[in-house]
Amino acid sequence: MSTAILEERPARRPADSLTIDETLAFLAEPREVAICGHVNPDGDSLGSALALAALLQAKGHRVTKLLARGEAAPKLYDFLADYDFIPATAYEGTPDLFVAVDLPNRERFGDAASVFDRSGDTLVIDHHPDYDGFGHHYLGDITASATGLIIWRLIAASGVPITRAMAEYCYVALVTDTGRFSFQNTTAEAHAAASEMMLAGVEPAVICTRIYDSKSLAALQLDERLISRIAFASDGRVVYSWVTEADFRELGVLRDETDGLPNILRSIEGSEVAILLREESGRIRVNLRAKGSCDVGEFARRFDGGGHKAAAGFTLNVTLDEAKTLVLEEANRLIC
Ligand SMILES: [Mn+2]
Repeated sequence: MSTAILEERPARRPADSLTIDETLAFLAEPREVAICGHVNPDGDSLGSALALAALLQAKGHRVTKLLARGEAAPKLYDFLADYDFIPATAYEGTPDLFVAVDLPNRERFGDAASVFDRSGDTLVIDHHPDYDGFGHHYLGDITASATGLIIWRLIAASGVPITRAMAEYCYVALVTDTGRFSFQNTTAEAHAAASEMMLAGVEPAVICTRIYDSKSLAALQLDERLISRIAFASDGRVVYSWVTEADFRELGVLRDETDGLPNILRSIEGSEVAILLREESGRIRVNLRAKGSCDVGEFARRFDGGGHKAAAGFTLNVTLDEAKTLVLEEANRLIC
């Protein structure tokens, strides 16, 4: 819980990134490839893995999509084609190439770390500002709204016929990481790419209905509990709340139904930083969201976590009450 962790990391920045053309040249020869995103995969992580898999398969590679942790990928995205991820623990192969998508450091690899270590070669494709230099090769752009947008650039430059599925994967990555094109990371390129994806067959209303308007009643009841506990700190600039393991048990809500919880807190008028504390297997997962000029990525790195300026997170090995105290102390120090 100090800045020392950040300072120790090698200063490898996007200046060291391969170009799109160099990456395509690197991927020219068909190989055995494993692709994996981060633990607790979100729309960008899953969409990026699916899109890259589709591109590499079109180029003749043999591809396996891995889950960093757990037995099954989130149901929320199971409307996507070829949604056949396998647990990293069930994969016994030794890939020629391992591609990590949407993660800036090894810590978020979960069970996939051992596959990564035994792979012949490794490539990281990512847009996080705190990429720590892991892996043999790196294609990164911290200005990209989503990792899926970097994959879209690869697809567009590859000469491979663009399928509707490829466009849907990248659209899911983009729409989720930009909060439906509303967060600070929403760029002109994001909108332009979304237009290209629509021309390739994406129907935004269909996809957004699946992602945002297909909630279970139990998940809405969890929202209700979260809202009932909302509290403020730092003269109202910080809003926070929490959900417990008992909530999940009593309501029967699944972990992957709760991706929208931080945004409920973020939506409150006048708040600049939203903090969600979530009990998870005896630990506390903390999700941070910022609206104004606050940098919650920096906040998260003080607790050995990571993320972007506007969205970040970390995990604490303490009780819920201890976590609240620690996090609110840090929030009070936060200068925006
Ligand atoms: Mn991302």
